[in-house]
Amino acid sequence: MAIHRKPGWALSEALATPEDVFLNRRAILKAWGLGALVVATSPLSGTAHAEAERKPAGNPALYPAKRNEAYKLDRSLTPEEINSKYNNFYEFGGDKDIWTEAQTLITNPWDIEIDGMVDEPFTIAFADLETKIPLEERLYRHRCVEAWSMTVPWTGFSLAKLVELAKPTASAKYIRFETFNDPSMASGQNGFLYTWPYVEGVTMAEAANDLAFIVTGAYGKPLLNQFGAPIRLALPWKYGFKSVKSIRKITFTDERPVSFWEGLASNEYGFWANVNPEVAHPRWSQAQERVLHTGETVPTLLFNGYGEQVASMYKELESEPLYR
Ligand SMILES: Nc1nc2c(c(=O)[nH]1)N[C@H]1C(S)=C(S)[C@@H](COP(=O)(O)O)O[C@H]1N2
Ligand SMILES: [Mo]
Repeated sequence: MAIHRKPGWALSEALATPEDVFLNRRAILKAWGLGALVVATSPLSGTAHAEAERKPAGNPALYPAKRNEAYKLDRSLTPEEINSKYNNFYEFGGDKDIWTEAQTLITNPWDIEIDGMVDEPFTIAFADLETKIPLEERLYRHRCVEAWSMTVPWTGFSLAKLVELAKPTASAKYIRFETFNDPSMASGQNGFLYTWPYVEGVTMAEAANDLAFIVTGAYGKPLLNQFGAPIRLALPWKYGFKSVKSIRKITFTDERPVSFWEGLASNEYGFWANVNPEVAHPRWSQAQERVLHTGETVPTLLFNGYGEQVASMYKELESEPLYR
């Protein structure tokens, strides 16, 4: 999603950064024996933040959580080694290899603010939230709008449980999620290209759907920084950009949130962003996807294969641009 801001919001060339460029870059570093150097000179080894602050927020004792067998996959899992080094997390840059940069994210302590149309706004420490609602593991597909996909064992709890805790009023129609905004710990937030913080939103009906999942862990451990520690969303029937990372604030509202990518290019990234192979992105086809860990090209499925669980939510909305 390499959007380069231009005057008048014109968008440049290809959105998807060609993966081979990144693979080549890593291969070259490796060949020169510089792989370790890159890590050693990353901000992780700097002195900006005390060691204690870098302790992950997640409590390892809570993982791995019991797998919920209702959520199965028709393909193999993406190995953690691949997934954890191929990420979209623009707060740390627009490349896929931001996992080193993401180590400057401080997730401990981490407070989550819940406000807007709720009985009473409150702030909850992530550490408390993590123990308040029982965790489970689910195997989910993930389809990025850039036409690559993966399969992930996420740990967390259904978004519906969080809604229950928040006690929204009857007037709430949407939930707006906001990521942190702190250029001192996220190199990518220093620039002027993007409008931080990253924002995403869902309807109350979507939030109530069983599939909508709050993620606190992956691969049987607390979330790694690059996955959006300590807490993110997973909405597997929608394009990946809807699955907002490192959530700081959850607001119940009657106004439809304008999300980060929608604000940058509403003709390319809409509010609904439901996966559909037949609705092309303005700059490329969505008919197929490249499976991250096998390199195979496979057909993309309507609602990313989750139509049975989610299609009914969109029956009355035929005039809306549901698939972009
Ligand atoms: N805060 C934030 N959340 C984000 C993004 C981002 O840049 N910032 N990228 C999105 C996109 S485009 C995708 S595909 C997924 C990637 O998740 P992963 O890196 O864990 O695979 O995160 C989504 N959530
Ligand atoms: Mo994505």
